[in-house]
Amino acid sequence: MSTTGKVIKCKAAVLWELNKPFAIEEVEVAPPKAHEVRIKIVAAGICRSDDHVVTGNLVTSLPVILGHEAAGIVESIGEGVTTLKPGDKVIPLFIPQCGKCSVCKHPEGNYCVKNDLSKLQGTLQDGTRRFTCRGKPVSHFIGTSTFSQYTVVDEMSVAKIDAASPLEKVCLIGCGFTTGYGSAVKVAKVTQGSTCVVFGLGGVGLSVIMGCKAAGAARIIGVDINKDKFEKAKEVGATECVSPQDFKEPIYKVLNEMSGGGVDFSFEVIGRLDTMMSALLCCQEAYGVSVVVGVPPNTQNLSMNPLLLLGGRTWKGAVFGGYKSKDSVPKLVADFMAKKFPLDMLITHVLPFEKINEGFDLLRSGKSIRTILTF
Ligand code: PAD
Ligand code: ZN
Ligand code: ZN
Repeated sequence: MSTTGKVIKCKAAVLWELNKPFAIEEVEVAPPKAHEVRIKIVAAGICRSDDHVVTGNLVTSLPVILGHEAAGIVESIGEGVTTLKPGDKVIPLFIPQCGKCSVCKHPEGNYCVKNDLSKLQGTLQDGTRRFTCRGKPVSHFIGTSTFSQYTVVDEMSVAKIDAASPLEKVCLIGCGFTTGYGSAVKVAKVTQGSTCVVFGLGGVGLSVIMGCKAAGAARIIGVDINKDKFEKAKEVGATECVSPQDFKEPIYKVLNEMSGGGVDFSFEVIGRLDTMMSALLCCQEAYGVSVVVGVPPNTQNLSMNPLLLLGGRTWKGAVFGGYKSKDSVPKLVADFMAKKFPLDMLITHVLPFEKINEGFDLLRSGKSIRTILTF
């Protein structure tokens, strides 16, 4: 029996309160309206950005269905949808690509003005929600909400991918891999023979390392306070790893000494203000480039001396590795299928969706890189 045009009742992980476990609930998912697509989620990764909502670092309205790194199959489409059809394999996009705004038209920009990351309004583009639970509307999260058996997204927030792609792996192209890899090759534009430093060796940080390696960096120094992360970092390309806790001096000084005066490229992939400053300070003062990848708490500010930039340093940031989402995701999936980069090394755990709370515990205790939830 076709579900097209009907409300679907299915399971979703609902966050009702901050710092509480997700509740697996029966939710109602309304059919897609015009220019929307309803997707059956097949696999979803757990990213630290989801946890930032649970802890209150990213503030959105509750209850909410989180999840933004996933892959699935189109169940049905709304009126006017032209780029997808039922049965297509897809990756939802947490940064849309409307194709019409000044950012989409700019050759470099990817932070489409239709994104919900800056507002965290919790709705689709038309300002309304498609989820209901226990009679209450439930918020969307950055236009994706993939911790649900079914979700509805805007057509500008979903990319069609190769029908042969393994969804339980390419889901990582929906956030972690793409964000990290692109931060190195596209945002920093890492050069051949350079020295790079990566602060934070989680799923995103390891992907930065892969990007630095692919760009031909000669030295890639991993920084993390959890030394259990070093082995994997070296497997994906780090040439050495250090823990700030092993030194009396501030870590930026250690890195300046190790690199003979400052590194070429540094990346903050944790989401802390102190490590953002360390990453800036460890890059060479005349030509170093420091990239903010980690998502900082949205109520905090950094104060810095502008003299740090006057010598010529560049301080920048980007979401989703600077990639225009709808154009780039299908190409990255094709590159993965052509074995241009691996994803397996990022996946440490696979759990059934119902064990989502266990997956978040693994992230918080530092035991996992990426946990993939299967539906
Ligand atoms: P993760 O939690 O798996 O990795 C973070 C790593 O940082 C862990 O290995 C920690 O041990 C380490 N760490 C924590 N504190 C410190 C410290 N004080 N000094 C050194 N190391 C430390 O997270 P992730 O890899 O999923 O995500 C990393 C960040 O990137 C996080 O803030 C997330 O929200 C952000 C992100 N940004 C984008 C984007 O588009 N810009 C996309 C996805 C994730
Ligand atoms: Zn993410
Ligand atoms: Zn746009």
